[in-house]
Formats: sequence, structure tokens, C-alpha cells
Amino acid sequence: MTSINPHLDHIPEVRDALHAGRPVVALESTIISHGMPYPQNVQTAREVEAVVRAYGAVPATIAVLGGRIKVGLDEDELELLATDAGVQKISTRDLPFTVALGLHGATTVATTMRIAHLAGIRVFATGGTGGVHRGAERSMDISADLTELSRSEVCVVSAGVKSILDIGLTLEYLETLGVPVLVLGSREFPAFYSRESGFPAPLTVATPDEAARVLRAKWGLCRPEGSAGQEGGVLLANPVPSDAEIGAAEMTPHIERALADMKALGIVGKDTTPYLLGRIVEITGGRSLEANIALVKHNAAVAAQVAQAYAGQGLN
Ligand code: PSU
Ligand code: MN
Repeated sequence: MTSINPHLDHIPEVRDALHAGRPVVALESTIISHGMPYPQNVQTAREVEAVVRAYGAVPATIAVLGGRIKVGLDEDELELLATDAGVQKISTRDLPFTVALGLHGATTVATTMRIAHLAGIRVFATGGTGGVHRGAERSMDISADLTELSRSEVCVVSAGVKSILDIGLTLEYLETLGVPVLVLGSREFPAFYSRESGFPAPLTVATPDEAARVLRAKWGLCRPEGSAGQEGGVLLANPVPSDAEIGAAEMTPHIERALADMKALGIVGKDTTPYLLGRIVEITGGRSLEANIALVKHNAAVAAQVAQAYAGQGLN
């Protein structure tokens, strides 16, 4: 299925794969422009695309450039996202403005999900998903990633939710929104840098194939005539590989310190996640960046396998 949306530009490789029903994996761009320092950001973006290919799927990194919604990026475009200070972090609400004014935007998980859905891409790999921030009962800071998971029919493969967030409230909120939360190969919900969070997995799947069967059941369920089945997405949490993880006990004081620094600086809103990720890289002397890179690649491998299994299980 290819999109005829006039704002979308597919690179030919992605367009052909979608047209032929071959597996495609969407990738986000906020992680490139606001999630990692240069040059690791662009190196990781390239490596993640290579992992998707190695596991038999076509990568489609998504961003907005000069107001055009790009589904698939070339080398120069990846470099621009990694280096240009004018690239804004754009959430779903920012998309019309960025398109209308011809600006550059790096897409968050929420915005990438929305665009993947428009383009007909069902599986998407990222690092960690946004969630309910600590203190959200006062700040009301709840990532639009959660809202979008209840809307767009896309499976997001992430290493769970960062422990800079309130993981318990995030899981409650996902339940309220009706979003299936699957954990691959573990009975515990993972916490991004750490394999353990102290919260049980809402649901566990043993293999990427099992995850793909859940997707097919969800989107084929209760399908009234002419509709697309049960609405919304699926969160597939994939714990960070053991050799790259930073254990929860070790991570907790680092996170507390980064949160205290953020409070002292008065940083709020959309700047919180980029600030905290960067500060934690400093505090851990670069180890958190290594964990982040390893987990994104691992998620890309799993996403490619889910996309393949899904593509092999019937028509979209
Ligand atoms: N995962 C990473 N690095 C990131 C992000 C996720 O490993 O930078 C980004 C994603 O784009 C996600 C965003 O959507 O952080 C969450 O931002 P916020 O909390 O403002 O919704
Ligand atoms: Mn927020």
C-alpha cells in the first residue's frame, strides 16, 4: 500500500517495498537531532538502517525537511538532521505548522507513528518511548507518544520506558488508553538503560512471530464492514541486551541527580527529555550513550523480524 498523500515523499526503495508488500521498518529522527551528540547520532542512524536491512526489511527514517514529509532519507539528509541547529523537535501538534511554513522537523515517536500510519508502515523501531513524567500530577507532562499509541495502527518497538519517567503511571495510562503492552522474552517491563524496572510485564511474547500474530489479531479484530479493525497501536518492549545494560540500582542515583539539575535550571516541557538524556551521558561518562546505541540496534533487529513475520501472515 502506498500513500497518495500530497505532503509525503517516499524514497523509491521504500515506495517499491510498500507497493510489493515487503517488510518496512519506520525509524524516528528526534533521537538523531535531540537524543544523541554528534557524530554518534548520525553513525547510529546509519548503523540502525544497516541492521534493519541485515534482518531483511527496508528502513524508512522519517523527518520533515523544508516542509516535506520524508519517508526514507538519504545520506545528506541524515547528516543535516544530525548537525543543523534549526531542526526542531516536532510532536504531532507541530506537524501542520512545520509543513505549512516549509521548516525542518525531527519527528518524535508520536509524530513518526502518525506518518508511518499515513504511509502504510506497520512496524517502527525507536530507543525508548515517552511516557508520564515524574510529578505529572502537577505538571500534566504526559508524552504525546502515549496518545498516539491509542490512535495510529503501528507497532512501536522500544526498550521500554526511561526511568527518568514514572514507569508505574505510564503503564496505568497505557491501560486506560487500551494499548496492548507486550514484553519480548521477559516477565518484567524494561526500563530503557536497565532490563528491570520493578514492574511486571503486562503481557509477554516469546518471539517476534508471536508479536506479529498479536498485531494481526488486533487490527483484524471486531472489524465492522469497511473499518480498519481495532484502532490504535501496540507497544512491544524489548529489554536492552544484558552486556550493554546499566543495572537499575546503579542508574537510580544518576537519574535523581539529572532530575535535580534539571529542576535547578528550570527546564520544562519538550526540552526535558533531550536535557535529561544529555545530562545522563555526562554523569555516566558516556556509558549511557553506549547502552542507548546498543538498545536501538537491538530494537531495529526485532522490529525487522516482526515486520517480516507480519508481512508473511497475510494481506495488510
Ligand atoms: N528514545 C531515545 N532517544 C530519544 C527519544 C526516544 O533513545 O531522544 C525521543 C523520542 O523521539 C520520544 C521523545 O518520542 O524522546 C519523547 O519526548 P517527550 O518526552 O517530550 O514526549
Ligand atoms: Mn512532554
